[in-house]
Amino acid sequence: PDLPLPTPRSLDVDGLAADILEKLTYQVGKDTIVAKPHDWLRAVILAIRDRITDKWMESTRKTYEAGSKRVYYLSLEFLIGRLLRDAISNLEMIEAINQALAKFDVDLAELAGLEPDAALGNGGLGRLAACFMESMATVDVPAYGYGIRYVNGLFRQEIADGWQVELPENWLAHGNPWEFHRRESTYEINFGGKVDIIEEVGKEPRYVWKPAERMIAEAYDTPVVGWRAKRVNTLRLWSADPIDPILLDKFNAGDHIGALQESTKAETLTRVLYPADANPAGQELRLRQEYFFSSASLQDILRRHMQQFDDIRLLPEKAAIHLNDTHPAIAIVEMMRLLVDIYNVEFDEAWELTTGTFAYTNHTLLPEALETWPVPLFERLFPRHMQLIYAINAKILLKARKEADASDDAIRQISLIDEGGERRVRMGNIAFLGSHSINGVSALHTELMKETVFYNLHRLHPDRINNKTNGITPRRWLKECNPGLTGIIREAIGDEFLDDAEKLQALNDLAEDSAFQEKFLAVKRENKVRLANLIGERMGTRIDPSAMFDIQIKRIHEYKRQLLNIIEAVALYDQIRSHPEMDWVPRVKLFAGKAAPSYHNAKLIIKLANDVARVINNDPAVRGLLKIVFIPNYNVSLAEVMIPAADLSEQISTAGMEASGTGNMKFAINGALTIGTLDGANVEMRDWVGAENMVIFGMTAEDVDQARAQGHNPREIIEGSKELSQALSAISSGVFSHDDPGRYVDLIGGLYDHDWFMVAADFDAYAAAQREVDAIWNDPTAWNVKAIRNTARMGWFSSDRTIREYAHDIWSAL
Ligand code: DL6
Repeated sequence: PDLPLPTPRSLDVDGLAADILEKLTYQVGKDTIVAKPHDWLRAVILAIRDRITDKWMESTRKTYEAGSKRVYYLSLEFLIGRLLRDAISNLEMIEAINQALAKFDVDLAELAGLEPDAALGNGGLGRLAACFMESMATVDVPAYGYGIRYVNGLFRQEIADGWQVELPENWLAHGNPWEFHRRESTYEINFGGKVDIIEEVGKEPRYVWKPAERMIAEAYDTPVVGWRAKRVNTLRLWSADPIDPILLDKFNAGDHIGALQESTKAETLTRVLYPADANPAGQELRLRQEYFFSSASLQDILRRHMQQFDDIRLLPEKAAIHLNDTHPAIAIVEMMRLLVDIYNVEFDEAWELTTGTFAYTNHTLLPEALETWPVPLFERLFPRHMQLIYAINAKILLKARKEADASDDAIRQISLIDEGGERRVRMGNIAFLGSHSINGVSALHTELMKETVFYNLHRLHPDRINNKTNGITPRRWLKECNPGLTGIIREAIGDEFLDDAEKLQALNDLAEDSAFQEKFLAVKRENKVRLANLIGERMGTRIDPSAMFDIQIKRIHEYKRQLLNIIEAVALYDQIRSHPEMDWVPRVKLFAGKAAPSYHNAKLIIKLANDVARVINNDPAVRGLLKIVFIPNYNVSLAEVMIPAADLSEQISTAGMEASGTGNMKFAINGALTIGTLDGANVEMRDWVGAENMVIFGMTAEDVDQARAQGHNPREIIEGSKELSQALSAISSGVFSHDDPGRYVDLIGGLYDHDWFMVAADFDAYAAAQREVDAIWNDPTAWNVKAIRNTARMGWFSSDRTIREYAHDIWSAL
C-alpha cells in the first residue's frame, strides 16, 4: 500500500536554526540560556542526523525496490574518528550550519572539537574500513558495515617520564547522538555445549547444537553519508546483552553479585577493543568477539535476504560478504552451519553458496598476524563448527590430492588444521578456501602473498588472488582536513576534482606557476602554524614553523622503523655539533603513535624518542636546528592536523613488510614529499608521482629476503659506518639515559646481533637520502614544485577508485 512518507527536513538556514533549537529544547532538555557547548553539539548532531535520515530512507528504499545486490563489509575495526564535519561537508551544509549557529552565537569549530574520536580500531586496517564506508556511499554501492560497538575503543595514550601509559578511552561518556539503538534487531549468540545427532531411517543424520551459554546481540546503527549525499549506507555495530539481566533466584538467595554474572559476561564481551596490531591477541575473549559479531551479522544478512528474495540459493547473486582480514573468518564456518543446520541446504551446495558469497582481504604478511586458534579451545567454544571444519577440510584435501595432485607438504600447508606441534585451526586458510576472491592491498604485497604465506593455496586456486591497492577518502583527507589547500585548488582548477580526485592532475600545469606556488606555500605555512600552536598548547614545546616539518606518525612497530629515524636524528645531532660551520637545514622531527601494551621494544622506542628529544632540544650547541617532538595520544583528529602541516613524510618500513600503508597517501596528497623505501604502496606512488618527486632509498624486498636467507653481518655493517657506530654507541652507553645507562643496551644489541628489520643495513642509504632531502629544501622553488606535483598526481589513490575496483571485480555490485 502507498503509505504516507515523512516531509523531508528543510535544508535552509532558518529551517535548520529552528530545528537545532527544537532539538536543544525537546531532546536535550536545555534552555538556550543554560545550554553548554556539549548540549549544543548534541542538538546540532540530532538536527543533522534527521537530514541524513531523509536520504538514508531514500537509499534503502531504492535498494529494496531495485532488488539490488548488497555488500556486507565485516570488520572487527572501524576507526571512524569524528563524524560531524564529515557529515556536514558531505551534505554540503557547512555554510548553512555556520549561519544557523551564528543566530545563537555558537561556533561550529568549537563544537566540532568537542566531539569524541570514535577509535574503534588500531590503525591502518580500521581506518581503511572507515574510508571504504564513506566511499561505498559515495560511489553508490548499497552496503552495510558490520562490527562491534566497543564501549572502550583504543586506549588513550599518556606519556609519563617518556614512557607510554595506557588509559581507558571513553568515547560514549556523553552518549552517542549519531546512533539508532535497534532493540528489535536482536539475535541469539551461543557458545560451548555439545552436538546431538538425530538419526532417522532413510534420512541423512542431522546435527543439533545444544549450547551451554547464550547471549543476545543488539544492533546500533550509524548512517554513513557519501559525498554530496548521493547515498547513505549503514554501519551496524553489535553490542552484547544477557538473556536474563538478573538471575532472580540468586538475588533472592542473597548472592547479589552472582545474580549479575550473566550481565557481566555479556558486558565484558563487547567492552574493549584489543589493542593488538599485527600481534596475536591469543585470548579466548577475542575469539568470542570474532564469533559474536560474525554470527549476529550473518543471521541479520540471511534474515534480510530471505525476507526480500525468499530463496537461499540466490544468496551469491544478492549478497557479497567481505572479510576484512581473518578476524571475521569464522563467519565462513558459521555460514555453513546456518545453511546446513538451519536452512537445510545440502553440504556441497552450502559450500558453493558460501564461496560464491565470501571474499577476503589480507592486510599483512607478518606470520604472527595470521590468526590460528588451539583446536581444544575452538572445539570447546564451537563444537558444531569444529565438526564442519573437519568436513570442509576432508572435502578440500581429497580434491587437492585427487585433482591437483598435491604433494604431502602442500597438503600440510593447505589443511585447515596446522598439525605441526599443538594443533591449531588456521583462520587464514579458512578465509582463503571459503572465498572466491582473495586480495592484497598493494601490487607488491599481492605478489608477495602469492610467493609466501599463500604459496600452496595460490597454486591450488591460481585464479583467486588479486590486487586492490588501498586508497583514502579525499573528502576527509584533503577537503576537510586541509580547507586552505582545497580553497586554492578550487580557485585554480574548479570543482571537478571534488567528484573525481584524478582531476587533480590539472594542477600539473600550475606547478611552475609562481602565483600558484606562492599560494601553495602560504597554505602550508598556515597549516604549520596551526600545528605549532597545537604543540605549544598541549606540550609547552615551541617549534619554528619555518623549519622543515619531518613527520612519522603510525603505530610503533619495529618493521615501521621509527628506530631508524631516531638513530639518524642522533647521527645528525653529532654532525651539527661537530660541524657548526655548516649550513644545516632547520628541522623538526615529529613522531606520534601508539605501541601495543605488551610490545616491549615498541614501548622502549617511544621512551628513546622522548629521551633523545630531551637531550637534543635542550642542547644550546644545536641552536634550535634540530628538534624532536613526540606528540602523545595519536588519533584520527591529530592526524587531521599533522598531515596538512607536513613537509616530509617518513615511510621507511623494511621493504616487503608494510602491506600498503595509507598514511603515505594522505601526506602526499596534502603536498608533502615522501622519503621512503620501495615497500607497499610507495612503489605505486612512485609510478604516479614520479621518482623525481620522492626520495626513495634502501634495500628492496628482494634484497631483504636474500640478506635474511643468506645471513648478513650487521656487526660488520655497523663497524663500517662511522656515523652509525657513533650514534649507536651513544645510545647504548647511556648518553640519552643517564638515569638508567643500560636501558637501551638490548635494543641496540639486537641490531648488532641479527638486525631482522635491516635498520643498520639501511642506515647509510637513509642518511644519504636525508641529505638529498636537505639539498632539495635548500632550493625552495624546486621543493614547492615537487610538493605541488605530489598533490596533482595522487588522485588515483582515492578510495573511490579502490571501491569501484572491489565493486566491479569482486562484488559484482555496480
Ligand atoms: O590495508 C590497510 C593496512 C595497510 O595499509 C598496512 O600496511 C597494514 O599494516 C595494515 N594491516 C594491519 C594488519 N593487522 N593485523 N592483523 O593492520 O593494513
